[in-house]
Amino acid sequence: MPHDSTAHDSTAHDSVILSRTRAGVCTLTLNRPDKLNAANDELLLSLAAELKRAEADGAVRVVVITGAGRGFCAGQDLGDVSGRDMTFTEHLNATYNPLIRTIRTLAKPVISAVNGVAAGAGASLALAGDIRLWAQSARLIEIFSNIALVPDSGSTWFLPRLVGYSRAFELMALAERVDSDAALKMGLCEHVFADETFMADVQAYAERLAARPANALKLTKQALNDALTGTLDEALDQEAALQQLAGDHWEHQEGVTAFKEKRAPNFVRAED
Ligand code: LHQ
Repeated sequence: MPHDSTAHDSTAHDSVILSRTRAGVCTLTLNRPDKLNAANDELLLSLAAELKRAEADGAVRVVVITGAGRGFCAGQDLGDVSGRDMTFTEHLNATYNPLIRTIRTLAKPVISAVNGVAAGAGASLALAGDIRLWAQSARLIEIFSNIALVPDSGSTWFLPRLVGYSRAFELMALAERVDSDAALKMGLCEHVFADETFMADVQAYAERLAARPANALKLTKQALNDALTGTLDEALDQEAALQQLAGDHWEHQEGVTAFKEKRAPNFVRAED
């Protein structure tokens, strides 16, 4: 496991994104708690920039996105939209959409650690992670139709793939609130942890991921994302190409050697 790193800790507590890296896990915290971390442009652009920085940082093997205070993210800051000279389309293309693309193409696992309410584009952000971990009191609301908008920032892509078309439509049309028990049953999250121990449980889970073979996980993420949009033929071709990259990497040798030597593999090395 890489050494604990405090080099990238945010020191300014008024920063919209707080960053802390510990034991290979970079935690990015949306930090507008008074507004349930509702997103303005600064928050969206800073989060995308921090994700890119974490991707380039050799000390980071897993990224966690979470929220400060009692909310995860309440979607677009509705106090910040009036008087804009951008269209909705321009706004999405300049801020939300690059962020969602960054998460899904990042060469490292991204965990959405949903500590509280996730609404509107905040729900999309909660869904965009490779793994979704929820606190018991978290809830997700596809709240867009309450203000007569369509779901954006990837919700129309993520949600039906997880819960099916009709359930997705119902959640969107009625802006129904999904609590953590229902989310677990529906497959909107992988695990629910107690509120009291949530961030410690997230860190422990993320450290498990951080110990896994980073190159293989990067290629797995790429293969899965491609497979979600492609045909079986394309997936088979893509798997064969990516398997070559995985098989040629030292991680593969280490895995096979460890198996033969009947020991646990060590996938964390300086050359990563
Ligand atoms: C907020 C917000 C918020 C500002 C809570 N803004 N202050 C849209 C437009 C353009 C382009 C791109 O895409 C989008 C996509 C979208 O995201 S549309 C959806 C926008 N979000 C919403 O409509 C959610 C609005 N918020 C709510 O309905 C509630 O706050 C929820 C259900 C999230 C939580 O309810 P509560 O737990 O009862 O909290 P609260 O309502 O009391 O909120 C706490 C504070 O946070 C409060 O401020 P205050 O000064 O009164 O304490 C809210 O005004 C503020 N806040 N969401 N989006």
